[in-house]
Amino acid sequence: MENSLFIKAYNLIKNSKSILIATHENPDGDAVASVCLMAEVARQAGKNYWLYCHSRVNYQHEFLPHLDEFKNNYDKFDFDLIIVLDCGSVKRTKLENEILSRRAGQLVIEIDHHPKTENYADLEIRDDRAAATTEILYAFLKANKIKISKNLADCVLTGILTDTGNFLYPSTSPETVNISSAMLSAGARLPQIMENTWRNKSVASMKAWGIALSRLKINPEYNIGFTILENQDVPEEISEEELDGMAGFLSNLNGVNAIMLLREMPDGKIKGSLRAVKPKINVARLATSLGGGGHTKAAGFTVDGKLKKTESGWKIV
Ligand SMILES: [Mn+2]
Repeated sequence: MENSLFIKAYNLIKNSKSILIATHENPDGDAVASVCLMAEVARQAGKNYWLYCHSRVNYQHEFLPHLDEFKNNYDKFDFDLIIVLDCGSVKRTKLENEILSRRAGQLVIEIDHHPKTENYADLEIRDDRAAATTEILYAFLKANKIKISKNLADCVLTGILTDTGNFLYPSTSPETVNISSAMLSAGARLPQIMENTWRNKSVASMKAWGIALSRLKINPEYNIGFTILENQDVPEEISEEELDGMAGFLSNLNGVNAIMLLREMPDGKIKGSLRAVKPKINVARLATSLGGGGHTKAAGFTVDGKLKKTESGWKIV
């Protein structure tokens, strides 16, 4: 990555008056940590900023800096700088109308590690080989000589650990591990991160994992491991964060090409998560053909419908 892009981004931040920092709905650890990191950068630069996520963020407040500042609304869309982090598509912010019809003088910086799908940012920083958006943000901090405090180190390491399934996924590069090591040296609190991202399960959510595991089947035609969760299998008290990593865990299944997890959501949609198991499988293609997107090894989509059990198996109706 060119240092000049990172320096340009930081100059835009320093020259702005009010910044919107946004990420995708149903945010994962990388999305949340990326926003928290950028909030810390904006705070240190003495800027007004607003953190936006369409969904509720349920992580414990002390876990990462600025977690208690997330909003799912805004007073007036008059920010002069909009930073979109880890989104894959602008639609996933749920602010696409506001962002795409912004007035002159409202600039957008996009920082992401998903493959490119669209062109809407004034400054796009993309590295689809990075294991996490926070891995790119680490390069941003370095390029701008911003001191990596414990708080910033926590953010970088959280994004990396959650997006690599704790270094399990093939996106883990030597650089990923080197950065993680540097973050530990800079004071990142590994036990705290694990408590909040992986060891965060309640009995109720463990039971939901159990239901998904008990329904696991292999589709012999495509050699895909497949399971589903109905809406009623996930009681309301379970947070999204407790279900993070389920598709990744299922991809421990030996010998299949890929994994598909279908989950009925309370809003009448079905969320599909795909994980490649064999090295040559690209699940992003299937996700894209269903209106979603993602990485070659981990992708997802959302379709309207409900899951129904029939004689011949589960169907989307
Ligand atoms: Mn990510």
